[in-house]
Amino acid sequence: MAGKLIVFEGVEGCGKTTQMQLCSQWLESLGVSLIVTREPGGTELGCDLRRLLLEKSANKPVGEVTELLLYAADRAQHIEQELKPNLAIGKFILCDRYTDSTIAYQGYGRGLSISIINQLNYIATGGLESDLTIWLDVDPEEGLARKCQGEAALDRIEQETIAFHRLVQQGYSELAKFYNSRIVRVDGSLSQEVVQNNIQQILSDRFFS
Ligand code: Z5A
Repeated sequence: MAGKLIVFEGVEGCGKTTQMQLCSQWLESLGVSLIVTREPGGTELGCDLRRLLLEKSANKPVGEVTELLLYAADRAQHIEQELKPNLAIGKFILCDRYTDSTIAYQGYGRGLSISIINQLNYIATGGLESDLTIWLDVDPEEGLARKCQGEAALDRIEQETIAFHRLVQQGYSELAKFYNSRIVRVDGSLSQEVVQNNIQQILSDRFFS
């Protein structure tokens, strides 16, 4: 079977990490060969960029356009080094965030031009789209509350205002309406088990029926 790029998207704390882990165990039990990766930070260079992008330091402000270009640089490296080679050998790829994150966060959240973001996404990806994007739809307040219960300190983007996170959520909602075949909405507010069952059903219908 040809490789497939399956992306998980959503606001902070929507459950991507949890669901990707469960999903990779399920796919492995079916004998599917896969890798799990993420943006930013799916390569060695990307890990350095992730640290620059997400650490909260007043001494090192990151401008909005700089932020956009760093996400694009991370993506370009990720595509060349990880995504293309693994798709070419038929692997399934579970990827935590991809091009829709840039539209939702830098486009809707920061208010940067969607048209320029689309062009940058195209330059970074060479036109490689996901075969399926699972949007875990969780209210931003609920997602942030989940994160605040955890041990880790909130990073630079998590510390943005709730208004910012609502704009990001609006971005995902509009993207899901526009790309209604590529992006499938899953109610992420349900229990972890129910969310996983729903994701497995979607993947089964799409790739294994
Ligand atoms: N970003 C951007 O701005 N532009 C871009 O182009 C890209 C990214 C690519 C890094 O993302 C940041 O980069 C992100 C957007 C920006 N903003 N921030 N910050 P990230 O994906 O690495 O960071 P994140 O969004 O904060 O994800 P996360 O911390 O890994 O959360 P998650 O994966 O969505 O959730 P989780 O870790 O699976 O779960 C969070 C908690 O909720 C945890 O305690 C779970 O046990 C709990 N949980 C999970 N599922 C449930 C359910 N169903 N019910 C109740 N509780 C649950």
